[in-house]
Amino acid sequence: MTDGLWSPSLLAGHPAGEPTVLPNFVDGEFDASGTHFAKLSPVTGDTIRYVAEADRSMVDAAVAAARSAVRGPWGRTGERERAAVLYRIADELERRFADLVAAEVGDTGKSITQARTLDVPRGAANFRAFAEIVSTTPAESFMSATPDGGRALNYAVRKPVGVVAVIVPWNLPLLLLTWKVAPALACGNAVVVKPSEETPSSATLLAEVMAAAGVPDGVFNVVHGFGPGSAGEFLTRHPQVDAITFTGESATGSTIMRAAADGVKAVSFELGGKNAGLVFADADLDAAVEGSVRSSFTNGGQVCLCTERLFVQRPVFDEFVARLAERASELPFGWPADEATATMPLISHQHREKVLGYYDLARSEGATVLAGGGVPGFGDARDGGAYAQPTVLTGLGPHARVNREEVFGPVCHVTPFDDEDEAFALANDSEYGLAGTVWTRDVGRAHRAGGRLDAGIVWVNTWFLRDLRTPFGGVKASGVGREGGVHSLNFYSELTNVCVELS
Ligand code: NAD
Ligand code: 6OD
Repeated sequence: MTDGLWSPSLLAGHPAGEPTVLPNFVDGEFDASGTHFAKLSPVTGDTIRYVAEADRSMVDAAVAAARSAVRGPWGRTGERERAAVLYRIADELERRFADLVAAEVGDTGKSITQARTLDVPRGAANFRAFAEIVSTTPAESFMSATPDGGRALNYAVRKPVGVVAVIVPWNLPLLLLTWKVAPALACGNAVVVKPSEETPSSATLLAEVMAAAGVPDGVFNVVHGFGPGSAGEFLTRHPQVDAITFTGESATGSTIMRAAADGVKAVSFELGGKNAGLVFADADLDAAVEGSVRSSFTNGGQVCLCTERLFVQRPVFDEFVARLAERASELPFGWPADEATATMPLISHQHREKVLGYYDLARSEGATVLAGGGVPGFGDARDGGAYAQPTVLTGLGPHARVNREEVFGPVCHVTPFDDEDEAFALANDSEYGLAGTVWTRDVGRAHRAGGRLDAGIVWVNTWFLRDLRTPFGGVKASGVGREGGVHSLNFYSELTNVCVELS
């Protein structure tokens, strides 16, 4: 086990003593052998951990363990039995709540308040939701006529797909990991998980949770490492992996799709976004401003659903941008452990360079910077971290790179529009199509938005409100397929139709 790794000192962005090594988890055993890479705190830049990188043979061992688990009793368990296991995992996650918060805050620098109210509770909620969904979703059945006038009963049986590779990013590590692992286990699969190299902790802790909840050895495995030439690529090219569920950048999705094509593996992709928020003049402006602060700056703007492009109807444009810029400037930059903190650093210095590059590019393309645009100064250890200011821009056209490319940082650009047709056209002028948000009091327009926005998810007068039974995914470069509710069951299981002649 990995006792002692979840020190509260992680909340302050440094280890209590010498940084410890996070192990891989294969066939029910923790294994810290092999080479180790450093994990830095985004808050201070200190090394907080070393992580054991899984080499090809460890990935092979993890896949073999998963294959053997799914061929064994686990692959033949019934829905109710698996649901009971998922409920035990949720209970155990709740018992380890403080450790999970420390792991998540330590790796990402996110505020303790967000980790306590979103990331960690949602980890447990994912297991409860899919326990419920798998045990209550009825089998599909049809009664059909036979050629001689008799009848036949058709019904579909759900079977596990087999070994599922789960590859996830760093922005909402536990939330996004459990959103995949819960339905995969609910359907009787075994998983090999590859967390982001930036956020290895909560996946390792989840391994402890699985062991304590009595999940059989081999059903849940964790391999740490990077993408190309490392655990990520070894997994996606592995002949014994049956399906790949991936969340991350669109360009990475494209690479993984090529690897999956060689093995004809099923893929489910949740990819990047360049999401639009539309504020109509009839909207409740207070709600639209506060909602846009959330949708642009939550998690340091590092949520695939964040709105980086805001469009505001001309009569309220000046008031809206002035209020948004004021709110962005006053977001409190506290330490993660301070409950009032509403900002966070970017995940790494490398990512901050990318984001600051877009701030510079926006200026050089002629943007007006109404808030932020640089790096905050602290006068303490956080100056070694990867912080960037929440930034509000105006003045660029639809072809500016800052309006086309995903920045994945605390930034939004605001553009005026005149009428509904123009608003929907501006929103749809993007290679991406993940989420759209509409602020309006016009009920007809609210409903039209769902049909007219090129996006997998449309929110009206709210943002990031998620019922786990609903379809989730993107169109265009934002994804392939849908997960959520029965859509997850359809990806994580194979359906066999059985036809019985009755007479
Ligand atoms: P990323 O694509 O760089 O990495 C994601 C994961 O893939 C990591 O675990 C990484 O190690 C692994 N990986 C990288 N290259 C690989 C390869 N060639 N083969 C196999 N694995 C590989 O993404 P990121 O920077 O970690 O996350 C940010 C991105 O994720 C943003 O684009 C964001 O929009 C997207 N995202 C999308 C959703 C969604 O639901 N649509 C959710 C969260 C994040
Ligand atoms: O809420 C979810 O289920 C989900 N997949 C959120 C994705 C957030 C992206 O960063």
